[in-house]
Amino acid sequence: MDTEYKPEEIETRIQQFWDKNKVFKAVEDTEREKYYCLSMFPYPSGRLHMGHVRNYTIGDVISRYQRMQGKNVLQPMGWDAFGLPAENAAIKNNVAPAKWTRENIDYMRNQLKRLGLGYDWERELATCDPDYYRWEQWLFTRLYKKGLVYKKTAAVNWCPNDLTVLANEQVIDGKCWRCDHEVEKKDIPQWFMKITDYADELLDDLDRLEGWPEQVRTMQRNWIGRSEGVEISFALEGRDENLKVFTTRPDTLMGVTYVAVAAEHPLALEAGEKYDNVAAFINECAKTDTAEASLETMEKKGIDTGLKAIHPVTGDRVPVFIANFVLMGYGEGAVMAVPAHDQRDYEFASKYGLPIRQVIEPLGNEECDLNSAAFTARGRLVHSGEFDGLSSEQAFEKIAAWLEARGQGKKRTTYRLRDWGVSRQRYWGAPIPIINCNKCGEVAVPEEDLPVVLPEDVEFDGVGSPIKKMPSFYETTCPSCGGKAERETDTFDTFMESSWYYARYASADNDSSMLDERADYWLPVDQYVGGIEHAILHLLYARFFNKLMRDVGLTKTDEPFKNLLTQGMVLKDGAKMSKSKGNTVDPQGLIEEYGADTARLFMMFAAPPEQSLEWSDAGVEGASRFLKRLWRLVNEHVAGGAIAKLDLKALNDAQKKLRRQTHETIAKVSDDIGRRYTFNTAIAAVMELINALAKFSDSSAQGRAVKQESLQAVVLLLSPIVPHITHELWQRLGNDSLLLQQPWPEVDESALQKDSMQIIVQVNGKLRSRIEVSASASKDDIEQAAQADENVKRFTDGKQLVKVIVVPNKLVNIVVR
Ligand code: OVB
Ligand code: ZN
Repeated sequence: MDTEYKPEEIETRIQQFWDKNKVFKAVEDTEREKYYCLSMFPYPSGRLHMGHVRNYTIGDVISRYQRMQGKNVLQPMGWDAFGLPAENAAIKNNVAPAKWTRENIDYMRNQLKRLGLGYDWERELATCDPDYYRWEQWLFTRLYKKGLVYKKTAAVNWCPNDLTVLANEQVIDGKCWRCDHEVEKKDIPQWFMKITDYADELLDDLDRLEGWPEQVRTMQRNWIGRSEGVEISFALEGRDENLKVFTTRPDTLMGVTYVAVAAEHPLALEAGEKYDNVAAFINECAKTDTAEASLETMEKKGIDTGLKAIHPVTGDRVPVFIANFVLMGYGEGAVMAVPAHDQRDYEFASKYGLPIRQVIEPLGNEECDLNSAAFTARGRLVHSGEFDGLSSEQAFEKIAAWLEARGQGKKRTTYRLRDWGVSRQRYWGAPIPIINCNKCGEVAVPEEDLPVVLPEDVEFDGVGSPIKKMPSFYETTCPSCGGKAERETDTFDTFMESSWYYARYASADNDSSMLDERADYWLPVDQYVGGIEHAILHLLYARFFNKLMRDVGLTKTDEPFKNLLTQGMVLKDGAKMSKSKGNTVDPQGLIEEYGADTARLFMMFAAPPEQSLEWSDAGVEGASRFLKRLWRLVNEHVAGGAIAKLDLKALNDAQKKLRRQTHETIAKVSDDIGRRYTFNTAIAAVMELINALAKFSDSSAQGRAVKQESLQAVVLLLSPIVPHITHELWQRLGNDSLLLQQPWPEVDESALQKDSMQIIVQVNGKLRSRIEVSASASKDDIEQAAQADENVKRFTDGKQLVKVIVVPNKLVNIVVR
């Protein structure tokens, strides 16, 4: 037998065996408990990177562990194949996006196989295949009929030089990435999905997702941003109509010193028609990016409209400003400004010399210095007339009721969440299945005409989408009136495809419906594994889609992912790996030099999965050395010949001790892998056991039998992490069975029992010695042994014994005088 460890040879041989025998094929079996483990599918960007290797190893370890627990495991893999990178590569390398994508898929599939990942390849899917995206087009037309999708105009980035729409990542410092021309905003009709209809359910169900990290649930809660507030009407001086504002802090009403409206607010536009400087300000606002993230930090700017609003309680006249930090999409596009108790209002008021009036004082000793910042905490009302002395919470209700009684306000719930804009003016995506007819307007493509197939054989020059210039694609007839009509040439946001792929794996080969009863068997996903960068959008959209599919009768579950594991980044020299920084390590080289098992072991040993993982050449070397050591240890043991039957009654102390460590290790590793997901500490425990095994030189029949049991356990415990070397060693240990069919090892409780125990001995309460006594020792035995101990005697000799206190299994305290 070959005694040299040759990972490449062993690994490729076993991988071929797995492939040929379809050992990871998942078959529905209602008699067995299922386990669906899913890792986020990759963009076929060219080749795997370290983030992929980490993600897919974690998923594979969990899958293999659950399989050994007897579960019926499904672990599928596929390709998130649409998107901008394929278009960019098409321009750069003059190759059609479809061809580029499919070649990448072929290369990356081989890489995944070379890593020994146990996927059911029969369920593989690529989202750019019409057989996949047809169902998303189908669902979209169903939702259109249910009123859950609609069209409205919305702004896009527009390059007036290239006459093309730009994605956000194609706008660099406000300029076009291709021609450097200033980018403008342009309003065009786009499709939206009514995710806001599900806002409450998406929020409330987060409470039930106990298998999700609290951090991710918090991020989703904040993103949905449900807030209770009051809509308040301010009368406008000299006009009939009212100005409506929304506030979550009606308790601060008496501190209002001005009102601010968004640049797109009708009052702003009206003022813009009157005054040139107002018009110029509105134009400037239209150009600047008002992404939510920048609102906190951007410079607060505004201009007076000349209008006055009347305070609903005091009747005071306050100015109406246009402000760049007020968004049309939030509430009414108008806010009441309370500079003393809102930081944005404070900065704005300071800049424009508007009054800052305190109406809330701290309840405790929170810092409140209105000379330097707003006081934004809740507290007690002051300078608020009849509301003085109320707490913020009481004032919320009182003031809301006061306004409501006078028809000047209404309690309302608002959300930060907006409807999902799914239109992209891009080529490489799923065509939106709508036909625009001059007579009938927008008409959904009928079910029998789906899919609307994206032409793949196109000339791609990067300026605009080729299908927008392709009459053979867009010229069609109206399904409703039969007249001439045009197809929608926009495509879907690629988050559409990744919102339901987890479900499609269950019914991947069904060509007559989106999902079937197999989805009821497999869903929900028991364990979802992926990067934290998807904590908000992808996971929210997937949860939304799951509810949409449930509500059209396709699925039964309320939530798609029962447990979520968010993995940390792979870093090098403390920084994120990136091609532009040039600090990348290519996994392909790692696999070729050391093999898949070393790569997997390194990934799992270097850090717990949720933390970032620092790349380390020394760490890889260490992982490789460890596997060689394991290899040697087993081969040397096997060379010793036949193994006798273990006779538990015949074991000596050293043999019992090794057996105890073996079973303690099984217990620890089971908990670390099965419950805590701390694979690194599991590996460390096995390493310690291996150290003990290396020192254990007992070659007697029972010595070898104990060692055999221990080595078998080591191989089983490591098998989810390093499945190739363990497969080979399992056979070399004399097993005819396939390692993959083995159950997870069980702890023999009797092996854990200790024959002796350690007792602490104190003299007058001070620790003086530790003694080893038999586990069956009586109180008297222990007392005597303690008194006879040499270290103890040094403190008791010549003294008078007062009493001896024995705490069973723990300590003896000898009191002397
Ligand atoms: C990798 C995860 C990702 C996801 C598929 C990445 C974790 C963060 C990145 C990068 C480049 C490197 C070296 C290391 O979160 N198709 C979508 C997607 O994300 C998923 C769907 C469901 C929306 C790195 C890293 C370089 C999964 F390239 F040369 F620079 N991370 N850690 N390290 N696809 O292909 O080298 O991006 O869970 O696996 O990722 S994906
Ligand atoms: Zn028509």
